[in-house]
Amino acid sequence: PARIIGFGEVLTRLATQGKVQLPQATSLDLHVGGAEANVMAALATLGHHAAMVSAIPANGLGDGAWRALSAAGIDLSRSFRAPGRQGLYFLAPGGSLRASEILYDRAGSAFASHDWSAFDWSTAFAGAEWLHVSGITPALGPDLAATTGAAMAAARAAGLRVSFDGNYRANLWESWDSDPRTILTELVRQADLFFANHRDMALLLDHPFSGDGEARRREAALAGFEAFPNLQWIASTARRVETSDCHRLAARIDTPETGFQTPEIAMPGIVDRIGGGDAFAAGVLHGLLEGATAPRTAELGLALACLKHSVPGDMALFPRADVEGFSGEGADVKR
Ligand code: KDG
Repeated sequence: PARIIGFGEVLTRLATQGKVQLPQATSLDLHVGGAEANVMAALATLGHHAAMVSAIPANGLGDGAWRALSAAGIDLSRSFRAPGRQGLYFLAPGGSLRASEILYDRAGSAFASHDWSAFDWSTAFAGAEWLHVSGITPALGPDLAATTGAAMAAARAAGLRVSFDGNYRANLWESWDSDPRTILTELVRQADLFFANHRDMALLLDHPFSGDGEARRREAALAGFEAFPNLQWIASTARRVETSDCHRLAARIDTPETGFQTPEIAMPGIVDRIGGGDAFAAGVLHGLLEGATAPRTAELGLALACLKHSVPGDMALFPRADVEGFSGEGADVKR
């Protein structure tokens, strides 16, 4: 059986080349993404039996997405082809003077229009250890918010641990009459592991967290453990932007007893930061699946997040040796 299962939408990304803005674009690069699929792809590449529950259209774009996920080693036996379109997103990468732009074009997708009420979660989850979901799926509408809650409840009932990545996407929440705070609070109640920074905590707890220091982060985490008694781990990253292509990243894991934050690693020459959070989640889940200590788990999350910044596309497909031996030093040529 799969050890970890992701539930979420698989998206096709169309990105402009050479920093061109969307209105001037004449060609687009295609990649396959989707936050939960990115996490499963990274875990499968690290050698874990990782599966996806998703609905993918039966057309050429769906075929390409299906093929990319299988090529990454994801078990798709719980996914299926469904009527509807492939969800897309367009990306115009920015720089120091202009923010990156993301435009979603995913309404009416096979995933979003599927009736999940009849899905047999308990069969899909049998024998697994973890379910991973994110705040993107509930942001797609009231039915998917309810479906996410149902999947999490079924996972708990089947004895799985539940991992929830906040992944706050304002554009999705603002596209309908939503109440993200209420919805996310309900969902996080059912999570064991929460990927969230102090700003996510501020949204959920209405707490005036300010500043980025370690003491502040610990304070936010403690408030989180108090509000959400099922939580055993809160994982977050701290990013400092030096220049548009050099950021410094640290990773942090809090448990109710203690917090651990890694030293920062500099990431010069960033190629693509989309999917960095998913890579971090995958590295942390890798640590937990391997029974690593909390400090080592934070290091593994940081390693995969940093490595993701060195490759184009949404996914961090790195073998175990690259992640476990990552030092942040610019590597020599491998030959
Ligand atoms: O974290 C990366 C994701 O944002 C990307 O793969 C696309 O799933 C996606 C989304 O909904 O933004």
